[in-house]
Amino acid sequence: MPDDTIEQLRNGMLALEIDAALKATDAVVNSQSKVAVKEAVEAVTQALQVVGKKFQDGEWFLAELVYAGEIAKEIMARLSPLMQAEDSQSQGTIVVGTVAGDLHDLGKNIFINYARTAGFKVIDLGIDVPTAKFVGAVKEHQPLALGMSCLLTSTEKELGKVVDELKKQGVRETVKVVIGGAALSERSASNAAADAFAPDAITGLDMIKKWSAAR
Ligand code: B12
Repeated sequence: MPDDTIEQLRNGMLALEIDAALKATDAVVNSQSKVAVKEAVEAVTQALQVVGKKFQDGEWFLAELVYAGEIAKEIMARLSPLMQAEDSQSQGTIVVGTVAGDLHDLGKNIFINYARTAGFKVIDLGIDVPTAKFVGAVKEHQPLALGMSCLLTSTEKELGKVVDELKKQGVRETVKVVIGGAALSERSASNAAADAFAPDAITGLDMIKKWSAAR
């Protein structure tokens, strides 16, 4: 793989040149290098942060935001098969979803890929997940952890609703709740009475590994 492949992937995304971005992605895939895959995922994440800033500053519009999201999705679809678990023994179950009203799933999916790679069984509820579906899945699968993703300030209140409903249905103490996503902070976790806020996927996974070990 040429030295500047990751740079080309990042530049391809930021220039919204899907062919260039995917050509670089394919070079990463062909290298079969786990380190290169990790660097590629980080490059996608960083590029999306720049995209968000451009959108926020009015430099880019919704069409560009949507297209950048599509390119990222295509890149991640090609990288995901290289992030499969080496250890087939399950480390425990995690239920994951993006809260009601929120359609962002790239970060959630990155977290899921890392969690599956680490040997966890992940039940992916998808996006725009209503409270009842989160709570139903916790009751059905009795997971070690529930992970909720939230990228919009306007949907942050959904996190607390889910935790409240877990309490009402008597299952709050059976599961650790971790939240993640660009709109959130430590404060969001305490507001929602969640167990933890994860600033990124790896940190979230590390927390869950510790909970798993302490069981
Ligand atoms: C791509 C994108 C989109 C795409 C989403 C495509 C997709 N399939 O996900 C599309 C175009 C659909 C979109 C739509 C909108 N978006 Co948008 N979007 C983004 C953008 C640029 C990148 C998000 C992203 O994927 N980042 C990369 C991933 C890897 O990062 P991440 O999600 O934070 O995830 C990491 C961690 O947070 C963590 N993590 C995330 N979830 C979880 C869960 C668990 C359990 C754990 C442990 C960890 C974890 O792990 C990940 C990897 O480390 C952000 C900008 C930004 N700075 O985030 C805006 C942004 C989130 N969007 C924004 C807005 C306003 C919108 C729209 C309302 C725009 C509009 N006017 O229509 C709509 C809302 C649609 C809806 N109802 O959800 C705002 C939100 C502002 C706010 N605070 O509320 C942002 C911040 C842009 C901005 N600066 O204005 N968007």
